[in-house]
Amino acid sequence: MKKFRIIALALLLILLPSTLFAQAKPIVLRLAETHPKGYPTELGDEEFARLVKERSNGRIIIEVYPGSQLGEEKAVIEQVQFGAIDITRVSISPVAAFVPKLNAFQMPYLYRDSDHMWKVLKGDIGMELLASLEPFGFIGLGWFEAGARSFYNSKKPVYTPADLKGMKIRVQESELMLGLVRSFGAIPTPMPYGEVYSGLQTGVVDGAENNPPSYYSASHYEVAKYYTLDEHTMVPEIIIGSKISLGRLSKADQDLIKKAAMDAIDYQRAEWDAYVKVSMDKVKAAGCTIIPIPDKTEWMKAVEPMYKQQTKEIQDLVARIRAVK
Ligand code: BDP
Repeated sequence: MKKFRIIALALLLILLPSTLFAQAKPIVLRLAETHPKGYPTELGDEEFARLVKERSNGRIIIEVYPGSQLGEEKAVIEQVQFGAIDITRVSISPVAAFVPKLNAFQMPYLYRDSDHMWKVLKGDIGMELLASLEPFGFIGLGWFEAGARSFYNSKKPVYTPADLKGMKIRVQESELMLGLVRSFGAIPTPMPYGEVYSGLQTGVVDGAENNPPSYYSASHYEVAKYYTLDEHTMVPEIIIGSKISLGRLSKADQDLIKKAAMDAIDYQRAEWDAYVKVSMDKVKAAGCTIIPIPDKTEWMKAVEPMYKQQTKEIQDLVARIRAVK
C-alpha cells in the first residue's frame, strides 16, 4: 500500500509540471501581410495581434509576417482556405475571385466618401458579407481602410479616360478590375503586386493603379511618375481567417479574435490618414506629376455600363449600399 502511494506521488510529481506546461503553451497563429513593416495595414495587423494577446492573457499569439514572406496574395488566400496559413490581411479584390459577392464592395465610384464606406462596412451589409465568407472556407474577421485607387504610368500625363486608350495597365488578379480597365479603353494585365515595380521598369506594363501609400511605399513612383487622381475605386482591405484552423478554437476564442479585429479598425484608419499625407508629400518632393481630377463626370460615365453587367445579387447589394445614408 505504502509502495503504491509512493508510486502515485512520484507519478503526480512527474505529470503535474508537464500538464501545467501544456496549459501555458500559447496558441500561435500566423498572419500573412503583403506590405512591409510600418505600412498602415501592417500596423493595423500588429494592433489586432496586440489586442488578441492582451485579451487572451497571452494564450493566443498572432505572429505577423509582413512583406509577402508567406507569398503573394492569391496564393496566400488559397493557403488560408486549406488551413496552411491561419489569417491574412488582403485587398478584397483577389478575395472576390473566391467569394464573388465581394465584388459589390469594389464597384467604381460606388461610395460617396470614406464615411459612407465605413457606415456600410461596419453596418448590417458589412457584417452580412463577412459572414458570407464561411461557406468558402474563410472566417471574415474585419475590414481596414485602403483609400481610393488611381492610375499612374511611365509614359505621359493622363487627364481623361481617352488618354488611357491602348495603355497596358497592371491590375490585381480580379475579373472586375480587368473589366474596369477595359471600360477606359486600356489593356489590363493581371500581375502579383510584388512584380509591379519591375513590370513598370522594364515596360512589360505602361502603368498600374493604386492608392498613394502603395504608390509610394512600393516605390512605383520611381518608375511611373504620372499619377492621375481619378479615384476610380475604394477597395477595402479585409482580414480573413482560415475556417479549418480557426475552427479548431473554442467559440469564445473565435469571438475574441473577431472582436479584436473589429476593434483594431479605428487605429488602422488613423495610421492610414497620416500615411496618405506622408506618401503624397514624398512623391511630390520626388518630382512626380500629380494630376488632380476635380470633375470626374467622364470617368464615371465610362464605367457606368459595368453596373448593368453585374449579377442580380450584386445589383441588389449595390442598391442597398447606395441607400445607406
Ligand atoms: C494595395 C493593397 C494590397 C494589394 C495591392 C495590389 O493594400 O493588399 O495587394 O494593393 O494592388 O493597395 O495588389
